[in-house]
Amino acid sequence: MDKYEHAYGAEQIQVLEGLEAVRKRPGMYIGSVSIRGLHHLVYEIVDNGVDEALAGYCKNINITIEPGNIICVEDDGRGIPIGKHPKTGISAAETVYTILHAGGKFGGDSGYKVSGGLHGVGASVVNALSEWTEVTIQRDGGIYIMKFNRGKTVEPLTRIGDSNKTGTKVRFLADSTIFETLDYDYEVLEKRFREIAFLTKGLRITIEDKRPIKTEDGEEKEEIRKGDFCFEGGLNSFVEYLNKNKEKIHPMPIYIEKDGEVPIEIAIQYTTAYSENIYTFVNNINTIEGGTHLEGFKRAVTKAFNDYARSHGILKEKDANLQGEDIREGMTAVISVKVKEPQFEGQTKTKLGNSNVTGIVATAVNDALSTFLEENPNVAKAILEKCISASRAREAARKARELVRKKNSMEGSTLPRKTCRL
Ligand code: 0RA
Repeated sequence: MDKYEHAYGAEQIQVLEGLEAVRKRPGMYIGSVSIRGLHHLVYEIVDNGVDEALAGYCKNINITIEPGNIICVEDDGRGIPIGKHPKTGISAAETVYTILHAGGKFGGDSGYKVSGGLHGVGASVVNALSEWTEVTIQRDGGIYIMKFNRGKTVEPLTRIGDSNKTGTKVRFLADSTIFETLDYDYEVLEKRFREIAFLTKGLRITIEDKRPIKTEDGEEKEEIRKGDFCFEGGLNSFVEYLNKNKEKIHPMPIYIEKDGEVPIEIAIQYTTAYSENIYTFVNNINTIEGGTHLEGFKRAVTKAFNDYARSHGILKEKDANLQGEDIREGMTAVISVKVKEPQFEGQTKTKLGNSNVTGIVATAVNDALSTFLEENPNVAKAILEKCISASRAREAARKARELVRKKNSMEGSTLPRKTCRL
């Protein structure tokens, strides 16, 4: 049988109630109905392809912004499973798109969802908040299609032809009665997809904007906006990209990768800059407020450089330890960890709270960095010279400040006496 039964049983009623809740309170699921929330819809769909890539089955994700602000996301993964879902009695694919939180765990994978947007809400939320959604799946020798209007199934999964390929294509038009604007910002999407490509070594992501370009004189301009991102170097490529206009202290980034309970990937490269530039990610989400992974990293970097400097006579017995801020001056680093049940805290819920992550990251970084420094004494020396110079500059600034304070206190109050005395 090609089509599944579509009687409105108890299950279906529950489905509609679930998606109705999303339409009533969209902010609860995607943060807001501004352009940020709109972009979130695209990230949700792309994340499903990224998860398929992380599972090792997807190599390409192509995103198109079609005229009329229709989004099309195509991946070459295994294709969403099409078999009958035991609980809902409808196809697994339709279940994913119509039941809240139905994504992720089925199909027998041990795989937990490691990617996932800030809210990680899944395809059903995108479906609920779209005027229409159309999903095409290629797998098991066939090509299947299903269609929805504002979350409601208007065409259940139907086989429309043969195919020897696999993959999933999702097209949707966000609901203009829900969002303040449907006008996607190409630059914002491009930046995020470049970032995802850096974070997912080997995955190729393309984006193309096929909307006509508006100019001030109202004429349509021919300007092709597209991006094509694939980085075999992963975070090394990310750090090289961030440092592209800076003077490097050592030619190749220091690279740390460790699998285990909390998989860790880190790249570090020093430049002659005076600032520190550290980006952290948890499950591909930018943790702008930092958290336990960043704390573990900082602790280990401070320890590894101080230990090396002591054991190689760069710091003498009488010398004080280098401070963390001295060691991070001129550092560009990207830290990416995968955490099974991340706890996000802070004002913008972008601070990792899981306390076990600190020690895991600290141990991994301390081990790898200590080994790296022993094996690359020239790099170690170049970085430590910069750290020591930062430490001297900090000490000199402190002394200068102290001197000014002392001078001020000897001269008495800085406030003019006459006008102050009552
Ligand atoms: C779970 C299991 C399987 C595939 C997927 C999820 C999947 C979901 C999406 C969403 C967008 N693209 C996707 N690609 C794959 C496969 C299970 C199997 O083949 O045994």
